[in-house]
Amino acid sequence: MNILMVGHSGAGKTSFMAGMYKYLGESAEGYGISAKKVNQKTQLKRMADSLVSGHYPAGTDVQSKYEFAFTVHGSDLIPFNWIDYRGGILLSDDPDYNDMDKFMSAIKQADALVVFLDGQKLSQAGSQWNMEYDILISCIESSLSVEHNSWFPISFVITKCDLIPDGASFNGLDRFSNLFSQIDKSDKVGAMLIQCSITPKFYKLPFMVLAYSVYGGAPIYVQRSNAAMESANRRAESHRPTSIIGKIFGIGEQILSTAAATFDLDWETEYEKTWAAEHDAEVQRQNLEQLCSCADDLKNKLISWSNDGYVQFL
Ligand SMILES: Nc1nc2c(ncn2[C@@H]2O[C@H](COP(=O)(O)OP(=O)(O)OP(=O)(O)O)[C@@H](O)[C@H]2O)c(=O)[nH]1
Ligand SMILES: [Mg+2]
Repeated sequence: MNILMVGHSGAGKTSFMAGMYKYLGESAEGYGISAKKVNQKTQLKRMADSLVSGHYPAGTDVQSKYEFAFTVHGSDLIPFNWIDYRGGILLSDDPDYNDMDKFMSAIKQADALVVFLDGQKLSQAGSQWNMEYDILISCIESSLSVEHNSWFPISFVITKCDLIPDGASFNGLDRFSNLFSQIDKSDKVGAMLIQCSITPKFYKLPFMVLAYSVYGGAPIYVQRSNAAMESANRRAESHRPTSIIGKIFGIGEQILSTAAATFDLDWETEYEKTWAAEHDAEVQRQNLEQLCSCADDLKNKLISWSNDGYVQFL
């Protein structure tokens, strides 16, 4: 599953990821994330530890991709890529078609989108950030037309809310009202808004965004897994001896292979290929069953977070 983060430099994307790793890297509430690459694991751990002592991560170069697995009770459930996108389109004051094409191709490969809005900028009155907002809005508007085979979840994350005085309003959000109403009318896209603070003592909020992305992206993943399960079943059928002659040959081959094993020969018989494929299909089936029950659980969590006012569905 690909989860794409977009937002201007300094909006808080990397700090958010560090907070997510701090909260879920050690497995919380039965859920967790594990980093799949050793160097990324070391880097994430360092960023997460620095966060606790009040140090935020350094700025990121143009684009980076982190490979994770979403885990349930310590076992991997879904692999996902967490992609930090701040390509040309978000860096330039005057993006061209080429920048837009690159962004659209990143969107086409995404199963969920997370949009970062700097809370400090949003809370300022005036129009100095309108240009920045308009670039982001035009990217997201264009992404609404992309076919994703399934409903597409977008999380809008307002960052740095710990720095915003109580009662301040996010004036800049007015600029997004047209986009929000397009999302509201669309049955292909859904969106959630969350006010986020990553502080040395509190970093749970990114979990809510990940939960929404995994819950929303799960149907696409299920389609892909179903295809893998069917292919394993077809593989099992293609190797399974069915005629009497085939069965006799299969049993004979099995006996010879057992004898060959004595001499350490690596010989996979038709029966062994069938069993291996059946095993693959069974693993896929169990994984899907667990994913469906996990998606239900995440949905219930999201409803309760919404009732408690942490998140708002658009
Ligand atoms: N107080 C507070 N500061 C934050 C928070 N999130 C980010 N910051 C500050 O904002 C700075 C920039 O955040 P980054 O996470 O590096 O932003 P980014 O979007 O990854 O930026 P690029 O890598 O340049 O694209 C950090 O160094 C922090 O000082 C937050 O939740 N609270
Ligand atoms: Mg960064």
